[in-house]
Amino acid sequence: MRDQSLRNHVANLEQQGELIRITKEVDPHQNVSAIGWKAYDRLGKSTLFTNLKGFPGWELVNQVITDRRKWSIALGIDDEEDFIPTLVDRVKRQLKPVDVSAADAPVKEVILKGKDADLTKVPALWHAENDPAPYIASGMAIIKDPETGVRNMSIHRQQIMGPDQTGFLICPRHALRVYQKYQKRNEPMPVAMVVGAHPAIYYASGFTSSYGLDELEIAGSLLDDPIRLVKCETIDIEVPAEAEMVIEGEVLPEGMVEEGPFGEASGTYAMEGSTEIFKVKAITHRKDPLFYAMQCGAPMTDTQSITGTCIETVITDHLRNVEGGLDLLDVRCLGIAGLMAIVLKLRPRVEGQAKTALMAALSSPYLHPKLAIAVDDDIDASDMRQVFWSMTTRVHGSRDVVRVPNTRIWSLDNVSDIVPGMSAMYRIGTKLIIDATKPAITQTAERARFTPAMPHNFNGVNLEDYLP
Ligand SMILES: Cc1cc2nc3c(=O)[nH]c(=O)nc-3n(C[C@H](O)[C@H](O)[C@H](O)COP(=O)(O)O)c2cc1C
Ligand SMILES: [Mn+2]
Repeated sequence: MRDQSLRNHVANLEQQGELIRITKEVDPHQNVSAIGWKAYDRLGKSTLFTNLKGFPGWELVNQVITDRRKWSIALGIDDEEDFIPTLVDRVKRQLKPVDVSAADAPVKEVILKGKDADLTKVPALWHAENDPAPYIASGMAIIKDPETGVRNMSIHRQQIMGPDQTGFLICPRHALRVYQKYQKRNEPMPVAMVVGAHPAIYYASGFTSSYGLDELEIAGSLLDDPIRLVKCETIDIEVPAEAEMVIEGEVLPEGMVEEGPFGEASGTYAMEGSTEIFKVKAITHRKDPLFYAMQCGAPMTDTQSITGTCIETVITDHLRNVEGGLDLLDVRCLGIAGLMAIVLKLRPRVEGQAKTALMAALSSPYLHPKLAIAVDDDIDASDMRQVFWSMTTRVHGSRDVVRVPNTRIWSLDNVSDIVPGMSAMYRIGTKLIIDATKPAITQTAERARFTPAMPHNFNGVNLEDYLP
């Protein structure tokens, strides 16, 4: 049996030197977002805040799965090279959750109902400068299809609008399909928002799977341990027993509220608009709860890291079918580019193959990437210095750069046009392909002209032998 909590992951991060503990008093509405962001940006560390002004009894964590090293710690994958291939295998299997009693569920240590279930007592962060209010950004919504009872889990941001009300943004995916079924019956949709759980559960929530597949079964497979679930107090939904907090409630069948702007995964703002309304019925949490303040907005944050890791998994798998299999060596969806760029590292076997692979990378289950770059087998796809070097020395502007106009574009790409007559969820624009693999692959002598001119005796020299 594996520990399925967020706090265990945080303890592992600390033990491996990946986390800084901040004991000075901080204010979630004033400075926590900036401290957490800067600590990761400058030092590459997660942050644990133990002294929160106005929120006694709570601790708070930030930036806990922001890079592959932190994900590897969470999922127990030692070899980072093997990280994405391992995920490709694990997401194909499912492990059904198991039920446990409330006595075995730490998330039930404190049960708050009625006026005691007060969202303003939760240390939600004021994330980006232009956000209108604090947000809970780490809530995973567990809902059930009212016809089949099948579960669905997805992440939804919640602008705090009062002690018992938040906004609830539903993009056109599975959760919207389920919500529309409740709307047709004129019934509210029961929702359990899980805030603070093992990273495997966050990964599964952000993963695009087929409709009707319970994301909690994918989380179980990722951990190789069935997720332990417990019944909610006020709604017919089961939630991870080892979560930090669960907000039980419902999304109303009608009525909208003004919401946003909100600093988003693109790194820019999603403009203000209106969202559905979530009403709180109960809150349950641990007796010493740890709030997961999921950092959003300008990269690099956990928000980009979750979706980026899911995109890398899905596109790696997708590319395995292209031309009956490519010599694909690495896939990196760039969080630093707001998820809109993807780099493929491959060894093209024949001229033109890299472009075929790039087209496929831009036609996958995810709309986010609009720029796809292919680099050759001697380039580290995670090192932007090497990627940019390839994009000059190996790219001929008229042969290797291809534009595909009038294609669907991710909803948060503000530079692309909104489809006339539709909401900002639907955009159209131009996708861009850059083949930065070595050209003239069929002529060995030509190919040699694109080899990096490394210092003489590069592999024979060990720098440490000469350092003072
Ligand atoms: C950090 C984060 C925040 C997200 N916020 C929202 C949101 O507010 N609304 C939304 O509809 N999707 C949001 N998403 C995307 C969905 O959670 C994600 O696409 C999920 O896989 C959809 O699941 P589904 O296919 O079962 O509907 C967010 C994703 C992440 C990683
Ligand atoms: Mn789903």
